[in-house]
Amino acid sequence: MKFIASTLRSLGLVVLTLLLVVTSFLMVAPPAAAETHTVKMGTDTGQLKFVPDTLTIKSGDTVKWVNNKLAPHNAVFDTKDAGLKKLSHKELLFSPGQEFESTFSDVPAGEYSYYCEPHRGAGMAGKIVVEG
Ligand SMILES: [Cu+2]
Repeated sequence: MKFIASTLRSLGLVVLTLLLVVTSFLMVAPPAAAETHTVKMGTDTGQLKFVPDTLTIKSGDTVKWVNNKLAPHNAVFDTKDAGLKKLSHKELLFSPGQEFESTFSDVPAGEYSYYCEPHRGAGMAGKIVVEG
């Protein structure tokens, strides 16, 4: 009887430990995973625009620019802030499907406008709205 009682007790301990481990994992899990958003460079119909030209994201999200039509393109942010300059990609993309990414972590909430250098005169510009 003593053996059974101690077995049950240790079994109870194992179950409790498992429960603790599982619930602590649930509590550590982030509330919402960061997302990656895609912006096309050049419309499918061959216009000099970013699609979408205004994109709303959450802080920590990533934006991926993908070369679509009428290359070359790039994306340069309109900022003097050195911390935000890292978001820009000055290198030109020539081949369709080429891409680059910027992650908007440590970026304060706000609106960030950017443009494509070769097509700035044609109005190829976009805006990323970062929500806090
Ligand atoms: Cu362009």
